[in-house]
Amino acid sequence: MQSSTAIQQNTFADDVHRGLSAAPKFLSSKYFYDDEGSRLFQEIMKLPEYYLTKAEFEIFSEQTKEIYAAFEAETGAFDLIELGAGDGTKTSLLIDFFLERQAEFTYVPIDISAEALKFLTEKFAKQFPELSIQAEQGDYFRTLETFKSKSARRKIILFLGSNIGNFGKAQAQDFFKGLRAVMNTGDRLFIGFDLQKDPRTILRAYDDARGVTAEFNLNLLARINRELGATFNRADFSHYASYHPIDGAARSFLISRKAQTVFVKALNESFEFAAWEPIFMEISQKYMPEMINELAQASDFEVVENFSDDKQFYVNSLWQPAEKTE
Ligand code: AVI
Repeated sequence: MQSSTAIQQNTFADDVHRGLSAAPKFLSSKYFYDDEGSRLFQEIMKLPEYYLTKAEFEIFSEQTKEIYAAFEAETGAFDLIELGAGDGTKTSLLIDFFLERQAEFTYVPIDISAEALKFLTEKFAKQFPELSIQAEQGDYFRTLETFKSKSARRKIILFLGSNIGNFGKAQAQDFFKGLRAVMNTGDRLFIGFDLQKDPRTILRAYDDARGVTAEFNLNLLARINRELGATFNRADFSHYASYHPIDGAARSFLISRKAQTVFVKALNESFEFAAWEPIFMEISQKYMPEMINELAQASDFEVVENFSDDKQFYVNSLWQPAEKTE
């Protein structure tokens, strides 16, 4: 979720330049989340086809006690750190239970977007008046690094919603290695992974009947028009979703429906599109259970416990830093 400061806008322009100059063309899905994009994502999460949110919600609501036990929440004070604030629906299930058990903890949502943090903090302050909240705005790693000097308590870090799926394999490994570097032995990491399943179920989740996911993708063109003065005509592009069962990746594209030229004022540059040329927009990686173990190992973690929904569609995996072998 991006705010629109001058610095971030430069990065946005640079990334658009890089993506539209590449072959094949691409745009980064991290730019999906302007106000309209965030609203559309909220709608996606309510769609009947988008099973991910429901599966993770089921895990959090039906296995709260087991998650609490696995977090060893009764062994002393801790910080419950959430990367990417979201709307807090799933986290509130844990918080409610933790407060009931009188666990001693501070909830620390970290997000790049000040608005997202404000929304969540106000919501939780109303919902849980007794909750200690310390919102931190900024980039995950830098914020975690500086947060170290503010609190010496044990950290339980949440990275939910299958957000890791939007990273490629190497990027996911680097991300976890970066987290490992700011974690101590007793700390824990709790991650949401979407599992490989019937390819048709996965494909439907990214190609919903009402076309909300198509709007979500096309909205990035509208954002480029608005923020960078581009001349994209949304009707000249169509959303195409795919799922590849061998590499377990759902990928979405915007396809140019005709040969066309798009001018981007902020870059003072025109980009040529051939008829039916794709722009790669997003990867949503789906995992096999052994891929989760491999990823943990490759980034210096051990899997402590996995929590799955009834249909085995989704896993919340609890990791701890691996013991050092001399
Ligand atoms: C945020 N992220 C985990 C979503 C996903 O499933 O990859 C974004 C999304 N893209 C299309 N629908 C939802």
